[in-house]
Amino acid sequence: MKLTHHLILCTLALTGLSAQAHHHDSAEAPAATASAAQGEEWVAAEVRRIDPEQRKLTLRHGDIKSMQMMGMTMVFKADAGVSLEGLAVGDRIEFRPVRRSEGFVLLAWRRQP
Ligand SMILES: [Cu+2]
Repeated sequence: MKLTHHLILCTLALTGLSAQAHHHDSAEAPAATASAAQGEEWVAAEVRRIDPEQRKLTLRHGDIKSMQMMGMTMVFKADAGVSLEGLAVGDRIEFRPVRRSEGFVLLAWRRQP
């Protein structure tokens, strides 16, 4: 139940992003382009659940500015070629998320310094 709620919040956040992008089409706003593009931003997270067969991670992530998404717990699918070896529940990591048509994808991860 809790997870479903968070996924709905994610969808709402992304809907808001699209709407705002349109408003910014004709705006000057050079400051907005200074932030990392989607897929390039490293986001702090804690591993809550690992599904090695489905290659899915449940992460409690911090704010994802490139997606205008607040911190929450949600599922990411590891991108092809991303190794989940050595990763354990409770680990604190940084990861690069991106949204694709099939869902939210983790492009890379590393341990928090
Ligand atoms: Cu989220």
